[in-house]
Order: sequence, then C-alpha cells, then structure tokens
Amino acid sequence: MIFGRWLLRPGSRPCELPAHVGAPVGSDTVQETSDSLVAVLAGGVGAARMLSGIVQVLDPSHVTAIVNVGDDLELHGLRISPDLDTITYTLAGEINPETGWGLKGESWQAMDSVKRYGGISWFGLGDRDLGTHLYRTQRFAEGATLTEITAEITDAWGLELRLLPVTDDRLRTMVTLAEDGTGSPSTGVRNGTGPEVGFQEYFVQRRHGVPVSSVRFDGADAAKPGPDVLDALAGADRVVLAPSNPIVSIDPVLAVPGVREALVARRADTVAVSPIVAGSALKGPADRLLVELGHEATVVGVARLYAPLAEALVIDHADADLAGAVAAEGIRPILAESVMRTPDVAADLARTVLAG
Ligand code: FO1
Repeated sequence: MIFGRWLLRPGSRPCELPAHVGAPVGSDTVQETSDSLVAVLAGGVGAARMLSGIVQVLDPSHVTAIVNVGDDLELHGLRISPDLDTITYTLAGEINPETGWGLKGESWQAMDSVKRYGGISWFGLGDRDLGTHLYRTQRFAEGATLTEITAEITDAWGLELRLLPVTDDRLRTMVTLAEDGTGSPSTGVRNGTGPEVGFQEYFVQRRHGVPVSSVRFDGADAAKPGPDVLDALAGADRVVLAPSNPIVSIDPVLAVPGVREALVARRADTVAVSPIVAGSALKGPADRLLVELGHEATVVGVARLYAPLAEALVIDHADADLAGAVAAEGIRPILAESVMRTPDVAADLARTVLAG
C-alpha cells in the first residue's frame, strides 16, 4: 500500500553523523518528506539500532516505537525499564558503546557503596543511569503512568520520536530454568524443571548461561495496551518488527491482549528483520532460547514464527541460501546487510525496511 509514498533521498549519506549508532535528533540529515507513519515493535539493543537507522531517513516525529516492558524490574526500591532506557540513550547518542546498555562516561560509586554494604550488586546501575530510575520511581509515586513518564524522559533527552511502553500495567517476563545453574539440586522446582526466575535474574545474574524450559509473561492476560498503542499500529503506513529477540522481546509485546490481533490486521504492511544471522544471535541468547523452546535458530525458524504477522522478512546476505526455505514458510525474503555495525548500515537497512 505504501511503497510509492516513501520519499527517501538515497543520495544524502548518514556518514555525516557522529560515530555513535544513533542519529542526533533534529539533525539536518533527516531525509523523509512525506507524511508516512511508521510503528516499530521493539526490544532493546537491536531495536535501538534499527530505530537509529529509521530516524536518519524519516522525520523522527513520524516514528512510534512500541516497546517491551517484560524486562522491567524493581531493585533497591527503584523502577527500572531497561529496553525503554536503551532506546532512549541510543537515540540521544549517549549509550555506552561497549555494553549497548547504560550511559557512556559512567562512574560506579553508588554501586561501590551498595557492594560495601553487601547489597544487591549483580545488576549494574551507573551513577548517571541511576538518575533516570530515581526520576521514574518518584513520578510513579506521584501517580504518573509509565507512558507519561517515558514521554517526560524522552523529551528531556531531546528525542522527537514517540516511545510507547506496550502497556502501563505490570507485565514481567518469567523464565523457568531447565536446571538451577549451580550444579546442585534445584529449589523451587516447577514441573520437574529448575526454578522460575525473573528475566533479569536469568539474563544478567546467570548471564543467560543456563538452559531454559519455558517462558511466560506474568500479568499479560490482565494487561491493557497503553494509550495510543493500538492506534499507532492501525495508523502506521509501515509496521516493523525490529531485530529483537522473538521469544523475550517481541513475544511479551504480542502477549498484551489486542496487540497480536492489531498486528495480524496489518500483516500486508509489516516487515520483520531477522535477529538471527547465519544461525547465531547478534547479541544475547536468542539463538539458544529458540532451540531450547523447540524452534529452529535460523532465519527459517524466524520465518515460521513471523509468517502470520509479517508480509516480508529481511534476512542477511549470509543467509541467501535459505531464502527459498523462508519463502516456503509463507513470508517474502528480502536480502540485505542486516548487521548494523555503523550508522550507514543502519540507515541503509531502514531504507530497505521502509521500501519493503
Ligand atoms: N546487562 C547486563 O548484562 N548486566 C548489567 O549489569 C546490566 C545492567 C543494566 C542496567 C540498566 C539497564 O537499562 C540495562 C542493564 N543491562 C545490563 C541490560 C539489560 O539487562 C538487557 O540488555 C535487556 O534487558 C535485554 O534487552
């Protein structure tokens, strides 16, 4: 429906940008002149890079990211929203380039004090980053919603795109381990497997190094889509599934009642980007999780998951030999360079995704 409507100017090169992965918002490198709207289902690092490419080639005010909150946690009495913050910091050009999360130029004095007292220190909160969690927690205490707080935080960082938490209700990704990871008999055993832990206890505390037997999204059944989430999906000219982990980043977004249905209704205008390249995840445990939960850790496995939701799947040139098998799953393969090593590559990938 939209293909002729994007007015991307391929001549203007994003290499004018600074070396961080995000484009400076309001930069004169914005190249899109149509009124087309895009909605992006987003997790953390891969989505942040995809969005940094999109805002190089489209007016950021035309971009809405619908963001996973299943990774959120409460620690030290603070409300922490890692995926929202990773996207915010990336697009502000302030992300820590070594980790892909947190702020650059961090110091760790608060965590050093926590360690001194024997407090919880497995989840690293830098001194600069802590300010975000202090602010969010205070605003929650005042009765603000996550959607409202997120808008305040993104405004303060000068972002022009819209970040929408998929829900303002409590939704937590819970991971049942296949074993307890200590080598000793597991405690809190569920269904003959290991304990169920919160997502960050799996991802950070256990360094996603233990096998998983199942994943569920606590609170999803009762959660309502955040204000504007369904409207953003219905009103977008292009819907994008970012190259995020299908199991623990995209699935929690889809688990909010109404979101999957809204996406299915937009299938003809939806393009997904595979987070799996040549059988491996670019970052994190997506490849292992797919296998552990009975899927194939290839672009074909991703195609099988996304065929009901997206008309096309961007796969890397490294997977060109699997394009036929992807098509056989009922989703059109688009070959592109999909590993966003530089802002140029992210912008090129964005053009591919928007052109469809
Ligand atoms: N990831 C880690 O591997 N170790 C950490 O200590 C850590 C702290 C952290 C603090 C704030 C934040 O926004 C993200 C943080 N992350 C950390 C990343 C985060 O756990 C994951 O990248 C996402 O939840 C997965 O998308």
